[in-house]
Amino acid sequence: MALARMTRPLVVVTNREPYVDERTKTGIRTVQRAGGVVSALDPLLRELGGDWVAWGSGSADRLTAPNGIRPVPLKNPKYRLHRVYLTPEEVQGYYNRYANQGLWPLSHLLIERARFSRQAWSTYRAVNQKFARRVAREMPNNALVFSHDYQLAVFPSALRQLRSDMAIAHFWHIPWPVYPVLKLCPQYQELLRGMLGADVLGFQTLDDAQAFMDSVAHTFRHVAIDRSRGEIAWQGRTIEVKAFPISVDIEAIESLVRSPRISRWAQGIRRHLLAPGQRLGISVDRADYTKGIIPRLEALREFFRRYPQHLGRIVFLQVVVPTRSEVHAYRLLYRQVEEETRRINEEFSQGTWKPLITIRRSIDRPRLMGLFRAADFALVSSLFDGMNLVAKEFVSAQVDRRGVLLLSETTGAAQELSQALPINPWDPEGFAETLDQALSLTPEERAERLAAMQAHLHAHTLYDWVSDILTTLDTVAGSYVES
Ligand code: GDG
Repeated sequence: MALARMTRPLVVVTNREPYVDERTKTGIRTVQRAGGVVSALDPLLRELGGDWVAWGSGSADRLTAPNGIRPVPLKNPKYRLHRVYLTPEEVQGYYNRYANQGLWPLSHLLIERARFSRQAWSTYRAVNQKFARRVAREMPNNALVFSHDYQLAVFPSALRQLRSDMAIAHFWHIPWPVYPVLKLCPQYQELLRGMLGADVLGFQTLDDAQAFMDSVAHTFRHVAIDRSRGEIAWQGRTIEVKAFPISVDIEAIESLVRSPRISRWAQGIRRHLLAPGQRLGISVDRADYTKGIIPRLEALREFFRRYPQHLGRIVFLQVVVPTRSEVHAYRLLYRQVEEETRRINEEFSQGTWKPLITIRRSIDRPRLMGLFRAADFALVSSLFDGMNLVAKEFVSAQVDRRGVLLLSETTGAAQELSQALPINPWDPEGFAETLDQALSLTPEERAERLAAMQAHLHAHTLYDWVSDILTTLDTVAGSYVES
C-alpha cells in the first residue's frame, strides 16, 4: 500500500475512541468499538505507529491512561491513544445537543427535528478547540492529521490557528445539506470557516462534495472555486474537496463468514428460525430515525396485505441496536418501533409463525456477518444516509450468492451498488412491490447481481478509502511545505 511510503507522522482525531475501558465488578474490561472507521484505522496505526486523539468516555479510562495517554495495546504498545476528557456539561452541549440534535438531523434533511442554541454552539466550539489544543500540544512537527465528522466541524481551523505546520484532512461521514438547508443553521458560516481550515475535505459522494462547494460559493462570494477539479482557493491555500466513498474490507468479511465456526452458526440460524420453504429477511440498524425503521415496518405491513401469498413464508429478523439514548427523540423512536412491530405481529401471525423477530441489542461482529450470510434478503431503508456500510457488509458476506439487497436510493451506497433493487422509503406501496419482485428473482439473477456488486467492492475496499485520502493529503502537504 502506498501508505507504507508515508514519511510524516500520522494523527487520527475522532469523537469516539477506538478502545473504551470500563470498570467491572472484577476489574477493567476493554471494549473495542466495532465501526468502519476503527476497523480501518486501528490496523493502520498499529502498523505505522502514530497517535489517535478522542473523547475518553469510559468509566475506567482515566485509570488506564495516566497523563491522558493510553498505550494500544496495553502490552507491547504500537500507538498512543490520547484521551480528551469532557465534563457532563460539555458532553451535553457539544455531543447530545449541538452535534446530535442540531447538525445530525439538519444534514439528513430532517429540518423539523433540528434544534440549535447559542449556548450549545458555544460549548461545541469550545470542545472542538479543546481537541485542537490537545493535538497542538502533543503532536510532532509536520504531522498528517486525519479528523472526522460532524462532531468536529470547526476542529480544522482551530488547529490551523495553533499549528500551521500540520496538514489536515477532514472526512464528513454523513450527507452534506444543500445550501438552503444549511443556511437554517444559525452558525453555518462559522461551520464552513471551520471546515475550510483543512487541506483536504472528504465526502462520501460527488453530490455531497458539490453541495459543499455550492455552500461556500453562496456564502463567500469572492472565493475562487474550481468545481471540476474540486479545489477551493482559501486564505492563500488550495483546499481539495473530493468524494472518497467509504467501504468495507470484503476479504476479511469473506474469510470470516467462511470460517467453520461462522459457517456452522449461519446454518444453525436458518435451521432454528425457518421451517421448510420459508425465507429469511434481515435488517440491521442503530435505532436512529434516519434509518427509516418505521417506514420499513409500514412497507412490510403493506407487503403482507397486498401479497398474502407470502404469509407464513417469510421470517423477518430486525436487529435494532439502542443508540444515543440520552436524546429524547431516540428513546421515543425505540418505543414506536416496539409498538409497530407488536401490531404487525398481531395482525398477521398464524399458528406458530410470526412475521417479525426483533433483536434489541448489539451482536458481535462475526455473528452479525454470519446473519448476513444466512439471509435471503436484506432491507436497507434509510431516509438519508451518507453511505450505509450495512449494505456493503451484506453484499460482502453473501458468499453463497443467494440473497437480494433492497437498498434505499437516498443512501450513498446506492450510487455504487447499482445491482441492488432500489426502493424509496417514502413509498410503502412501491417498496412492497419491489419486495415481491425480489422474492421472484431466479437463483441465477440473484447470483449475477451479487457477483457484480462483490466485484465492485473488491475493487474499492476500505483500505483504498484510507489510502486515497492520506495520499491526497500527503501530496498536498508536500507541495505546501516546499512552496
Ligand atoms: C455513519 C453514517 C456511514 C450495527 N449494528 C451492529 C453493528 N453495526 C455496525 C454495522 C456497520 C455500522 O455499525 C453502521 O454503519 P452505517 O454506515 O450503516 O451507519 P452509521 O452508524 O449511521 O454511520 C453512514 C458511516 O458513518 C461510515 O462512514 O456509512 O452513512 O451515518 O458497520 O455492521 N456492529 C456490531 N453489532 C451490531 O449489533 N458488531
